[in-house]
Amino acid sequence: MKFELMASMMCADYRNLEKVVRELDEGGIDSFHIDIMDGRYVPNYAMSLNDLVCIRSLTDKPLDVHLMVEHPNNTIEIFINNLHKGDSIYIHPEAEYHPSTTLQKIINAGLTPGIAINPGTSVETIYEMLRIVDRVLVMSVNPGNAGQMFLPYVGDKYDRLLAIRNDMDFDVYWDGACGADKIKTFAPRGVKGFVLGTTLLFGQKRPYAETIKMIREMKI
Ligand code: S6P
Ligand code: MG
Repeated sequence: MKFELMASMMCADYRNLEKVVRELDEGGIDSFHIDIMDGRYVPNYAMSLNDLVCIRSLTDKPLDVHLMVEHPNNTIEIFINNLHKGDSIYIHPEAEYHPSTTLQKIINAGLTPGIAINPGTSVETIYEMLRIVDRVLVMSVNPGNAGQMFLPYVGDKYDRLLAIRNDMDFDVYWDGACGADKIKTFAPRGVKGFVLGTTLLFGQKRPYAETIKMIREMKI
């Protein structure tokens, strides 16, 4: 079964960032998930532009940029200008007055447009945007931190989005508290990719390559 594995780089050991990127790259990760925060939209600062630029220079694999910032329209060009074709940018629709304007800028730049939706955001409120995005990053924890507990009520939202994804032409991605059990359950239902953080990939005392291989060889 084909699904993508994305490494949540806010969980990396920054004392050895270059080594971590190379090990993940060689270990077979599909893309690098970059959590950008502004301390306003979420009460945290994780990664910022310099981290993105650094990681972009260390790998040829795609970057998956998750903007947890207020009014991303004000700064979207900065991110666009530092990314390559094949990279994705997700915005949170409720962080912007006119999210479709911001999404259009991402599309016009030739990058992959996405929205990230919080556990408390319903499918109904983002429905029209499903027509213009390629990716929907469904958060199964509240945005802002790694290492949180999975919120079970979000499971139903994955299923609702999966049921309409072919008509509206987008893919569904998982972000938050992703364990092997979630991949086993939701990959067969059609979730296209999974962001791996502290639950499965980082701080596990085994090489990334081993974890990635274990996931790919799981019986699904
Ligand atoms: C949370 C962020 C996520 C986390 C990821 C960490 O605000 O968007 O991408 O980094 O959820 O994974 P885990 O397994 O520690 O929850
Ligand atoms: Mg994220």
